[in-house]
Amino acid sequence: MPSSLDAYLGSQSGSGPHRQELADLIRHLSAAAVKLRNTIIAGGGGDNLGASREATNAGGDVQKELDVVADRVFMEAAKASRVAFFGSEEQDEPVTLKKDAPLAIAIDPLDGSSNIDTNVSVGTIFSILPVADEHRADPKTVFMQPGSRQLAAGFFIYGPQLLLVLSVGNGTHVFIFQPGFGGFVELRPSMAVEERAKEFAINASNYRHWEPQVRAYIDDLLAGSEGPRERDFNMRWVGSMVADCYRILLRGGVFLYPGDGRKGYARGRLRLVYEANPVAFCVEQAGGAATDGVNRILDVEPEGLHARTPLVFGSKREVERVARYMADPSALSERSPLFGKRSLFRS
Ligand code: AHM
Ligand code: MG
Repeated sequence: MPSSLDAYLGSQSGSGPHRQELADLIRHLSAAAVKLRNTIIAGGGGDNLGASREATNAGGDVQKELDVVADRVFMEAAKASRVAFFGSEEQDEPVTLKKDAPLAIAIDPLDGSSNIDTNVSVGTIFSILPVADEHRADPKTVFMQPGSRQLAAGFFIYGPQLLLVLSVGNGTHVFIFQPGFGGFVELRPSMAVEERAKEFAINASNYRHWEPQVRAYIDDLLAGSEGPRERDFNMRWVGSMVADCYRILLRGGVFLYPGDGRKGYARGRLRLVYEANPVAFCVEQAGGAATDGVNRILDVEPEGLHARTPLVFGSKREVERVARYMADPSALSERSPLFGKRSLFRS
């Protein structure tokens, strides 16, 4: 019999500060995810969950009905827990809940919004941070801590299965919701991302907007067995990062959302605090790597709750290779016929 999420959280409650409060918050988030899953399955009881509203969120994206429902459901979960500050993609400013409580949560309540009406997997991504006294005077600062300070992070996937990918800093574990049991049970005890990638994920429609380094890297993957990599790569792009991330945790690969030349995309599309940081935490805890192209994501000090970042994550060796292309254009010599075949970069 696999162990339940509840039992797992209980077994982790001794190690580190605020473990009881953390476990309690994760339990409330899980219950909220089940509620949201039920709403999604019911299709909103006649309402169109993928319908666009008049409003846009802090990042300028048009809000869908389900974005707003998800934000409400998860804010209720945070309110029921020992959470001082709630920072959401769907709200311009952090909300103060229980000012003296020890935890803060940053959340993308509905990741993959553009997929809602097409019945493709969507998700919720969350990052749990500690609150120190100095943060209480100015709540914004709590979300300016680097991702390495996260106490726990994870994401739910609303797909054919309702999954929770979770790390409390002790490996990355996957739980599945079992309706018969009424809760989550462990599906994969400890994830280990393959070091070597066979697949890549990028929105290739932006090719013409990318920097030359990104183009060069992708060109080399596309050249497959006839190029400098001397092997073929497969491509997948779901458009919901949670689904792309889970696939990479399972079978390796690399995900890229680089900055590009479109207006507003100089730092890519994804948000550091509630998208890149939690994903980076889970991926690193599973032995993978995550960077902004060059620097480790978890070391970056966010400029604010909604700051964007270029993001590259997945199989360690592949993420390191991307960094070589990005940091040192002379590494592009990897592509020259002179170095190509004998290059140390070859895998
Ligand atoms: P969202 O939180 O508004 O849904 O945006 C994040 C999503 C990611 O899940 C996904 O990787 C990316 O945006 C897709 O972007 P694009 O439509 O540019 O391919
Ligand atoms: Mg979103």
